[in-house]
Amino acid sequence: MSSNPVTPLLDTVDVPADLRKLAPGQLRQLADELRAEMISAVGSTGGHLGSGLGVVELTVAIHYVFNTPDDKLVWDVGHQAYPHKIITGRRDRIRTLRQGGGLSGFTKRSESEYDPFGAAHSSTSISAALGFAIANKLAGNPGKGIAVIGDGAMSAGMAYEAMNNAAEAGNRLVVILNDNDMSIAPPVGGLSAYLAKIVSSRPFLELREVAKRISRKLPEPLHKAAKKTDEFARGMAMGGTLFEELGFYYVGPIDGHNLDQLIPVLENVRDAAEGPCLIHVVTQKGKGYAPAEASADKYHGVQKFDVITGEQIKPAATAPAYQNVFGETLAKLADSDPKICAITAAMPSGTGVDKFAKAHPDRAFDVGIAEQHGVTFAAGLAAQGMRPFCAIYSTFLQRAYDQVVHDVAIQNLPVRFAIDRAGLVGADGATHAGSFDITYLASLPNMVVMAAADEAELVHMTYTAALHDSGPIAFRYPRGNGVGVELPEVPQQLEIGKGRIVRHGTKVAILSLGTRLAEALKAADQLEAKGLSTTVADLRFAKPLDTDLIRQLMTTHEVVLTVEEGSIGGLGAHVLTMASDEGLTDAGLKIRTLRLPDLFQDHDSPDKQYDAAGLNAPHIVDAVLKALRHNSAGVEEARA
Ligand SMILES: Cc1ncc(C[n+]2csc(CCOP(=O)(O)OP(=O)(O)O)c2C)c(N)n1
Repeated sequence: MSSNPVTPLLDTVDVPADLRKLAPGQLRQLADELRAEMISAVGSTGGHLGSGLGVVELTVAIHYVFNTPDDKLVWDVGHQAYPHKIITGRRDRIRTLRQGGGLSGFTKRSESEYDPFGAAHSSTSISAALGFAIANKLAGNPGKGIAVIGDGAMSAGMAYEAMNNAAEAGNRLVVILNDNDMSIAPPVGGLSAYLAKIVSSRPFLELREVAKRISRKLPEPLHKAAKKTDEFARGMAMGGTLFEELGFYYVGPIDGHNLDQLIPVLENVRDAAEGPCLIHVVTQKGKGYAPAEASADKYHGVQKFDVITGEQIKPAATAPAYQNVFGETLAKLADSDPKICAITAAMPSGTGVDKFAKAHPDRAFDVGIAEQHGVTFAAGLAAQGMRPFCAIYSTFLQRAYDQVVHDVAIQNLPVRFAIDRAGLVGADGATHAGSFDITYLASLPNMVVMAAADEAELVHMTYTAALHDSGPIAFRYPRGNGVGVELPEVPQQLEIGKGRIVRHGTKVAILSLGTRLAEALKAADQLEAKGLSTTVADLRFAKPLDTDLIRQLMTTHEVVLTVEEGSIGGLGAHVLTMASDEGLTDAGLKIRTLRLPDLFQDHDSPDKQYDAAGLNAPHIVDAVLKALRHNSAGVEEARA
């Protein structure tokens, strides 16, 4: 035990202005305390751990050197911003991370003036920081735009589109490339190899070299003096050509955990550079926490865990995760079908493509964070007779919408879209919710859109998609584990555009799409108890609609209600359009559509989110009773 305990510094730092009062020699201690605080907090909440641990020193250094919040600091993805939140006035709420009413797991404008730009989807930071920089330039303000972007996020085209456009910003734009040689999975592709080459081919940059490097943009006499030295010439020869060609001053690589190096380099860039600067910082994901450093994914995302052992507290799974049902089914199908291949955009384990890749490595493609490329690449494969499955989360497929329309749907190419994380996703919140895919896909000519009601249905839909060579087809399924139904030994080919009746009734018909089926069946029980005979159909297809089934139910039932885990414009809109086109509402049929509300829902547990969205059994009962003008019966009665 130390006889001379060190006074905690973190308690004295509420906001960056407090941090700037510390002496440089105190920053190491502060960083250590910040790291410990982050580990303790995430141990109690779960969330993104490895990425934040890797940027503790960088976080301290940036806020120490730059004038935040006037200088706008934009964290790419935002999943590494927990240390940033702790020292920007949110330490008292850090143990509410990702919980209902608590702090977001990403940066969020409404949360703090130190989060000038919200994120969660990757590779947007340079564009946004450039926007801040140019706006300041136009207004004559001194503030800079600072983007911190990971090597994984650098695999996306958008980062290059922004860099290509950056010269305008002058020294108001600073890009910090946080190179930890990891995406969620190991990074892929040429850029990753390029960065590795720079890092391995030269030692970490000496301070002297940074100064010389930047002096290239110093006033002319100084510049000339510097130019005379051999060292300057050596400085000129360092790596980073790619970034230089894009108009950046490349500085690096530097050790992102060494504050003695980080602080002066950032100061140099702040004070001396004239053009946009890219600082290549090398960090270690999971740094400073042994269980994270030792794990294969560096604890990218974790459940709550025991801080001493690092052991995560995982709820016992009662059924397989949807993504694994998909990956394993596809791997089996590919055993006898050499044309099947699988594409993931940097999410091999999240999408189950890792299972496929194990069995068929030559037909599995991780394209990096490049959803747009992934979709058009799949279109090319399909045009050449392959059967590509693009496994992309609903929210990330949004980024590739034009590719879906222009490269796939217009050409009627049989690309299969396995759309994971459909519907509300819980702790990741609005940015990750899979709310829109039914709407944005079912509006496209040629497209077939299915939604799985459970994991057995997912097996059938994967098989159905494999056999569907006549055009594009998509099937969606939620985050998390299945409902526990038995998986079929032999998958069934579903007839395109045909639903199924799961329960027969006479007065009320619930048309369900996707995994709300369980809630629809619960609601049917409750309605039955009130004497309202209820049919439940699992439509399976949002497009093409099973018009025969829907027409039959509409002409034999008094109330028809649609339920879906998607936004306005999806199944409900298509059913209403069909009903009005065919005049089915003319005879007084009551139609109601239950769908996600027209707002971006904040993070919470999925159950609570669905409750807030009005998509649980009591809401279905309530909607039916109201439609039948039992208006006194509300959700409370339905719950009873
Ligand atoms: C458009 C998009 N696709 C996929 C993801 C999922 N995702 C979140 S973080 C991440 C890896 C990011 O790697 P990197 O930028 O190197 O940051 P690190 O976690 O290593 O710090 C991925 C693929 C995303 N956020 N956005």
